[in-house]
Amino acid sequence: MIRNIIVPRVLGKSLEDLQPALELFYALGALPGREWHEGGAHGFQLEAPCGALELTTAANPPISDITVEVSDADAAWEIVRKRDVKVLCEIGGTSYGARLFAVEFSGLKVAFLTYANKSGTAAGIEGSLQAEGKRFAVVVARFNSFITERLLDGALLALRQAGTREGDITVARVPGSFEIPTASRQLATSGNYDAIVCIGCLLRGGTLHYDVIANEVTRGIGQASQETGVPHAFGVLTCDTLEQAIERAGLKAGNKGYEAGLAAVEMASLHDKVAAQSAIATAGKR
Ligand code: DLZ
Repeated sequence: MIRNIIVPRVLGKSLEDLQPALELFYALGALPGREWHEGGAHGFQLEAPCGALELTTAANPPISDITVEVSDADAAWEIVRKRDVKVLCEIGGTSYGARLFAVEFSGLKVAFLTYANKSGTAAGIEGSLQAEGKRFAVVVARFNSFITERLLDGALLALRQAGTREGDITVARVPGSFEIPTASRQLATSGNYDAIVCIGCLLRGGTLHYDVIANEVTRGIGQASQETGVPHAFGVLTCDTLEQAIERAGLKAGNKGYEAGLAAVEMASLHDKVAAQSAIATAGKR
């Protein structure tokens, strides 16, 4: 089913021809997406928090080739107008209550707009389940490996289904759940990963001072996540019996590793979106 809507636009023949447009979009918070180079041609996908294909009827053709919805069109106008662009339409209000401007650069006509918010509705933001270009580490405890290897399979399935490339996933094995936070924190601070998935299985019967260890592992993973700023997904089972653990380590449905993998993808995406919003807000204040 549909995963992404891509609008290709040829802006020239060499890499240099793309630079002004790439720089302008990055200045507005576009996220670098998939990139390809083939037979002298180059492609850079610019990702936005969301995209939509709009099909319309109208008497006249649209003013632009593409329309970019931004959180603050007036702030975007201040950034864009200082660049080498041809202004097609200055910032102003539209009949439908939006703020809009349109410019042309590198032969591309782009309209930027902010829709009027209905009064009382707060702007929402959430992560997507697309992981193309993102890198993940999965920390998995060897203790109770009969369970944790199945949780690992679930986590890897979720990451792959979300579009993560094989080479962008690192699996780090540790002796037991107690060691997970130490390893996850080190991986997070390496700067190499967008999110970490933590996999373990604590069984009340098998662990002396089960509650103490379970609390420590939970606290350690939470702290590593909060203090490094790199999202950690919690895929550590805390069960009374092996049967309970088996139920939670099923293939896909009912697999807590799979759920943790998806949580990591969503949080990595949300992290980028919030960072992009902050970049736009900062650029607008300059
Ligand atoms: C020692 C131990 C025990 C008894 N039970 C478990 C368990 O149920 N699940 C788990 O992940 N690890 C267990 N461990 C190992 C500890 O997590 C840890 O690896 C060791 O105490 C070494 O520090």
